[in-house]
Amino acid sequence: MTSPEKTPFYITTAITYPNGEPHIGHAYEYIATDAMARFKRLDGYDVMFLTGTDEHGMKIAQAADKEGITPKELVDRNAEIYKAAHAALGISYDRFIRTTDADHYAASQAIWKKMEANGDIYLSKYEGWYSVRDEAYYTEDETVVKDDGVRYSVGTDTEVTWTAEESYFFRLSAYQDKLLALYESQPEFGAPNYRFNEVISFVKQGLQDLSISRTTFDWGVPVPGNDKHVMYVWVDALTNYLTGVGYPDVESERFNRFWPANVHVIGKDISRFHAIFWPAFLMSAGLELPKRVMIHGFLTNNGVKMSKSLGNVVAPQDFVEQYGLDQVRFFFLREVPFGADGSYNHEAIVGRMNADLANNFGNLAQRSLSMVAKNCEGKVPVPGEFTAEDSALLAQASGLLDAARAAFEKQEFSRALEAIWSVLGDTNAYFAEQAPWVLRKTDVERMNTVLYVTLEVVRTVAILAQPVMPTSAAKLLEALGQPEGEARQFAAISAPIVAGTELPAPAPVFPRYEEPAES
Ligand code: ME8
Repeated sequence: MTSPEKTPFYITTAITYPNGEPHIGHAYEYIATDAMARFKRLDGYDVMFLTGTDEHGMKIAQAADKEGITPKELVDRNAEIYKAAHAALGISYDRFIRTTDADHYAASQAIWKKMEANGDIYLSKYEGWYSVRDEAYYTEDETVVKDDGVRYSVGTDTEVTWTAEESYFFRLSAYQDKLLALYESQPEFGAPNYRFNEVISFVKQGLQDLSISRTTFDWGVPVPGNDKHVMYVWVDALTNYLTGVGYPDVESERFNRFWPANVHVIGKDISRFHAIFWPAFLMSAGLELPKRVMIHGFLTNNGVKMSKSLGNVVAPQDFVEQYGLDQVRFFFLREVPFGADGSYNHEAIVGRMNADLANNFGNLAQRSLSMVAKNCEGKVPVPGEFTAEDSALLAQASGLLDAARAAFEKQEFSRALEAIWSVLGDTNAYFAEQAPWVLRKTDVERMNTVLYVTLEVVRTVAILAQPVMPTSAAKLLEALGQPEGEARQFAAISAPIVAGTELPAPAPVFPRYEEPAES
């Protein structure tokens, strides 16, 4: 729901080709984007989060053909599979867009007409190499013939085929200088730097006009005024970000509120489409540009590329079943600096689950809450005067909000989690050193203070952990007597936990991973 007094924040994932099943690489992008969207909601923003499926193009048409069904039947079936994966991963999107949605046809045709009216579209003939797998065109020197006699794209190692047909072109070459000026004036337009720099060097080498329509198949958005052509799938795919906020109704409240997008989250293989084609299309259509394209790396299974033929493709749901949803979400965001490539394996996941979650966070919460249940009549104790150590720890905890904000602003999720877990580490050391179980017999007031300080850190961390681990954090906040709503918003971090708050009987939130018994 839009609320005028809140600052809008519009975030998107790439829309996935529903030709196969979702894998952990897709899940990674959904989880990261979801954490960002949740973070902003908890920080008081009015968030619009768009995700969905990219349903046109030759790849989909060929996949359907192989199965002996129509493309529409294929995408109708598979869009549901993707939606189920989103549900299993706890993705809190506001709209799941399908590029076969009626409003998306209208948006794609509208942006086409704008680009055409601006003189940027012309009819000619395309001759060159096309990779169906990548839905991308390559120049001769971007391809190589391998030992098997087949020609491949060098960058992505996918087969290319010679294509020669009448085609509409977009005058991309006219945008080289404007794009370079954009990168210059908005150095944060693409991130991280090392990935954005690759895009910039590519543009500096010179841009060719882009073929933007196809005549050899009809599974796409028809080109306005020429039914022989369907749009090149990337023209319609990128336009989904506009459809999602009501384009072409540029007067609508939604469009005015949410466009331009704050962040497009995408993988490294599609950075050129988002940081070159997309801003050029938008400039041509006279629309504002997104503020940031955040390019994440690729996940590999123990260093090995996920592929069906290797049999190492993991369905996100299987992962969630094995380790738990919040554990999976935490693992990926903590383990891999967002932007970098990352590898996962069973031991690494179990390591994080047991050390960071069960020990560092879960035990601390459970031990302090159990002591409160037994020794403080199940109520948040009244603290005595704070010592320098207490105050230092409380200050560290309350400083976490700014640290997390700074990190999330740049999608540096692992940095935010590292900072939070470092305070948890210090709190564990504090708890061990203060030994409230000893104080119970010697100095009850001091025990109360130590428990109070510990609960306050746990509360702060639980509030900040919500974007990454919504279910577990909610359970902890429940255990800390913090009801849903305002008490769980980031703004509540500055109001310390209230002594006397009644707490329900505590139950462990982060189980240790136990290897299943050998059968
Ligand atoms: O590219 N690790 O769709 P897609 C991390 N339809 N991310 C990965 C990955 C991996 N192993 N494999 C894929 C498309 N991704 C287009 C997008 S947007 C207007 C159109 C990421 O299904 C990939 O980089 O091939 C992309 O961001 C997303 O998953 C969907 O990939």
